[in-house]
Amino acid sequence: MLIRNRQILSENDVTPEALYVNRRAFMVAGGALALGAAFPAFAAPAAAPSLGTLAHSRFSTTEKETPLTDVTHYNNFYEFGTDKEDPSRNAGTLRPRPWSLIVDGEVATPKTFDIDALMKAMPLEERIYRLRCVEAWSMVIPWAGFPLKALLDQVQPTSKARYLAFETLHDPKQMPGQRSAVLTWPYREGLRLDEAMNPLAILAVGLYGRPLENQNGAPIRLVVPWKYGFKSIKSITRIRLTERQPVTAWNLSAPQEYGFYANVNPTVDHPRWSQAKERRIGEFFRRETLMFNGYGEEVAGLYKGMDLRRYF
Ligand SMILES: Nc1nc2c(c(=O)[nH]1)N[C@H]1C(S)=C(S)[C@@H](COP(=O)(O)O)O[C@H]1N2
Ligand SMILES: [Mo]
Repeated sequence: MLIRNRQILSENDVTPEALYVNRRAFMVAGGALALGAAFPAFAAPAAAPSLGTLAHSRFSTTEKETPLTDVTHYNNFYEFGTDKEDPSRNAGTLRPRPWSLIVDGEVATPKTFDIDALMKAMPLEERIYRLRCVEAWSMVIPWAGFPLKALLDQVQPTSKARYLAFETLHDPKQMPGQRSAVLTWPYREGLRLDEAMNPLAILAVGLYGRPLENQNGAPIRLVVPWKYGFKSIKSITRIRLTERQPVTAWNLSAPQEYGFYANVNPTVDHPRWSQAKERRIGEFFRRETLMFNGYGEEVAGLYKGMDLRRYF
């Protein structure tokens, strides 16, 4: 799939920022063939509101962005299959609108947000982040989203709240992979409250200047760039604030391989492979993996005094 995409969209076709306003023209010129074939419901994202003007962020990297076709065709989203090409092929059954996001638990004012109202209310920015999968590949993705903290401010966590428990939609009709037992459904993830309040933690509603495709976690997904990609849970329907550390899908299925924290750490290997290096999608040579995926300046303080080998 990747090789076929490369023939359509060369390395040089990385979209410069200036083209964001004219994304449609870019797609017609560059990726219409690939996108048209992959998304029978190609018109569906148009039902989502336009993202409008995105504020620039000082947290964005200037590294070369991974081409759009790779970002949308090389995915992990086990609700639609376990091969990298499965989500782009199969996620057409997901209906990202209408969509509600429940935020409840240890909060003063539990709320149910309609996705479109939420997108209008929140300050949308572009965040160009590195994404490091635990499988030792990485990308650079221009997300559109807002700080998770801005959502938490709307519900006011109580003094008992110490963690967030996230859940993906649970509906085997829309997510056929949930009929298989590859993970315990729904997909679940969690953060400590102080991690969630860190300015790097965002909820993304778009990438490359347009609403998220289903395979990337439409209509709303978490992005925590200093942690392995599996923490960045897709298609979220519920966020519960809790006193206790919540269970997480990958930790449930393989606790010795996937911890709760899952901070990117080149010195702590996965039991079955090294984490010292990674393959940036589109590059030939592997590169060194950076502590906290290069975001240590912003997040290292969260883990002061913790044994990161034990809390992996
Ligand atoms: N609900 C759900 N969220 C998920 C996953 C998944 O299988 N199901 N896979 C995770 C993994 S392993 C990675 S690397 C990232 C990939 O995000 P992307 O496909 O948008 O690049 O999504 C994460 N979020
Ligand atoms: Mo991953």
